[in-house]
Formats: sequence, structure tokens, C-alpha cells
Amino acid sequence: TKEKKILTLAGDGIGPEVMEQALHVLDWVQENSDLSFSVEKDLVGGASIDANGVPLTQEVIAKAKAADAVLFGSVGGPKWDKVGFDKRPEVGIIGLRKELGLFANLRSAIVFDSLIGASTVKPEVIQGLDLMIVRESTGGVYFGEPRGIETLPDGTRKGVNTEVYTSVEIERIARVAFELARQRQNRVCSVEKCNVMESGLLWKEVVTELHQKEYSDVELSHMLADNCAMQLVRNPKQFDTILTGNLFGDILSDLAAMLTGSLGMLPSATLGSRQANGVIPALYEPIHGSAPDIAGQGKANPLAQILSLAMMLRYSFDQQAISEKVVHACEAVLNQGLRTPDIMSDGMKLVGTEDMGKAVLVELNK
Ligand code: NAD
Ligand code: K
Ligand code: MN
Repeated sequence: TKEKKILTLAGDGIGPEVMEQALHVLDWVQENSDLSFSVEKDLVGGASIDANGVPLTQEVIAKAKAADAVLFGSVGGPKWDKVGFDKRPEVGIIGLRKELGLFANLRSAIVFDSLIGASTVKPEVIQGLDLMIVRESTGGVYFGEPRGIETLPDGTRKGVNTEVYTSVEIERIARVAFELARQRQNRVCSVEKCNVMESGLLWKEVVTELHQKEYSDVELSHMLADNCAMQLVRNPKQFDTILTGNLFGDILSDLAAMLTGSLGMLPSATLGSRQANGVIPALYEPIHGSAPDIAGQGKANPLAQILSLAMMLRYSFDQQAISEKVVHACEAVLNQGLRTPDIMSDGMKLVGTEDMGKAVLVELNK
């Protein structure tokens, strides 16, 4: 099979520590399948500021565009707090999203049986949970015009933001959700507030039309965003794939993440539109940041980074079986009672980043 190009950008803080473990897993995948990868490593964020003076170089942008997928770590840290707003490490990830046109943010909430106690929600409500939120992330009220703060003639001040979605933006994100659902349980729940917002009305119309035209094999339902928030807490297992806009997706995906109770366990992906060469630009990263408070101590949880790699295998390279094998290996080490400090509980065995990564490899080799 054709060699796939992967660009890895580990970034700052715990980024390189957890990336190292993910790369061991990637080596294993290469040795134990007919897949072959060329892996290129480069700098982003604070690490790039230190080496190149900017958080994201043109060279890295070009490499990312030429890659089949980007595996990203995390950027940021107190060391770079004093650089200008437009030069801060976080521009590394924001710039990549913009340059690659990554408009679809995918966040999954998976609950592993052995970590059920880490959630504040009753075990029976979340046991076996596996849901995916597809959030539009380059449009909506965070970007709509007009925006700003103005002072009216009578001295009253007014803050304005505008929710804007075009049919083109809605259709392309809906497409991502439908395609994804086909690789999952084939169910999409589209979430808006069409009862009070015209943009929501258009959203529902466009999603319904696209569904009828091209995706009628997928089960589609609609839900108002406030009800969705309630349902996510009441009975999250009713959902497979949730499709929603930027604002509601921001809030609902944080809510869904906390159903699982552990930041160090959660992977994510951001995707763009299929290019002329057939490649869908994609960046995979853990949802957690660079965790400066524990960086350099060898105790970061590498599982979110490894699970981000599993997402890459599934959604960029269509390798469901190997992807599941990696997820199951992570599950198995948790079942053995191995825990990094962030997920530690009574009676479990405390391990560091390195040992957690090694244990995953031992499982994979079984
Ligand atoms: P954070 O996710 O880095 O850390 C929050 C808390 O969770 C910390 O106590 C940290 O120790 C812990 N934690 C996070 N990941 C962990 C892991 N894998 N294992 C064990 N514990 C873990 O969020 P923050 O503290 O708000 O931000 C720190 C820096 O990261 C900031 O500069 C922020 O801008 C950046 N950040 C970057 C990204 C990204 O690269 N996409 C995302 C979020 C935050
Ligand atoms: K990250
Ligand atoms: Mn948010």
C-alpha cells in the first residue's frame, strides 16, 4: 500500500512526553500491519518561538499541507506569557486550523469501564458511553459580523455578536457528521435552536435536505440545544453522533467531556474539506493542553495522545480494526489497574508516562 505521510508536532510542556509514547505505538502499527508511514517531526508553539522566533513557520504550514494527517501535541506555557498576543504559542494551533481550513471539530466522549468512578455521574448512566460531537468551528457567533462594543447617543453601551451560517457552511459540516456516523452506529442528532433563531431554522432545513438527497441510510433526528444539554446528563447513551454549530458545540462538548471525568483520556480531531488529491486535511490532538504544572516530571497520562493516534488510524487511514486494537490495549492497561496520577484511585497501581506507554505496547504484543 501507498506510504502515508504523517507530520508530528509535539509542541510544549507534556506535549513531547506523551507524543513519544504515541510514536512507539505508531511504530508498532507499522511493524504489525501492511501500513507504511513516513513520519516527519517538527516544532510548533513555544518550542518554535525559541528556535525560529515565531510559533508557526511557513515551512511547517507547507509540511502540514503536504501531509496525509497531522498528529499534534499541545502548545503553550508560562515561559511565553510575555510575547505579543499575535505571537503567543497558541497561534501555532489556531494558525494551522486556519491554513488547513479545518472547520470540523470532532470530540469523542468514551467511558472505559474501569474509570467509571472518575465521573461524577451515576455509573449506570455512562457505562459503555461512546459518543461523538461534530462541532462546526470556523463560523457562527464567534466569527459573525457585525460585532463589537459601541456607545449609543444616550450613553448606553451595546455589545454585539451575530450568529451567521450559510447553507454552504452547514452542508459541509453536516456531510462530515453523516460520513462519520456511517463509520459508527449510523445515527446523527442535529442540534440547533430553530424555535428562536433563523440561523437554526436554516440549519435544520439544510441538514434535512442533504440527508434526503445523499444520506438517507443514516438515521437522522433533530433536537433543541437546551434539551440536548439536559439529555446529555439524563441519558447520554441515546446519542451516537451529535452535529452542531460552534457555540452550542463548544458548550456541549465540554459537558460531554466531563461525563467521562478525565481530561488525560480524551482525544479529538479537526478536519477540513476533501482536496483535489483526495486527501481530507486532518489534525489529531488530545483535548488537554501542555499542563505546565506537571511538565518534565514524567507523570503525564499518555492515553489521550495514544487515543488521538487511534482516531487518526480510523478516520484518516480507514483502519478500523487496528484503531480498535489500540483502543482496546488502552482499555486493558486500565483494567490491570495501572493509573497515572490524574486518574489515580484507591487500590490502583501508580505509574508514570513511560510505564503507561510501555504497558500499552505489551498489550498490543499479546
Ligand atoms: P491543561 O489541559 O494543560 O491542564 C489542565 C489540568 O489538567 C492541569 O492540572 C494538568 O496538569 C492536567 N492535565 C492535562 N493533561 C493531562 C495529562 N495528559 N495527564 C495528566 N494531567 C493532565 O489546561 P490549562 O492548564 O488550562 O492550559 C495550559 C496551557 O495549555 C496553556 O498555555 C493553554 O493555552 C494551553 N492549551 C493548549 C491546547 C492545545 O494545544 N490545543 C489546549 C488547551 C490548552
Ligand atoms: K492539545
Ligand atoms: Mn470551550
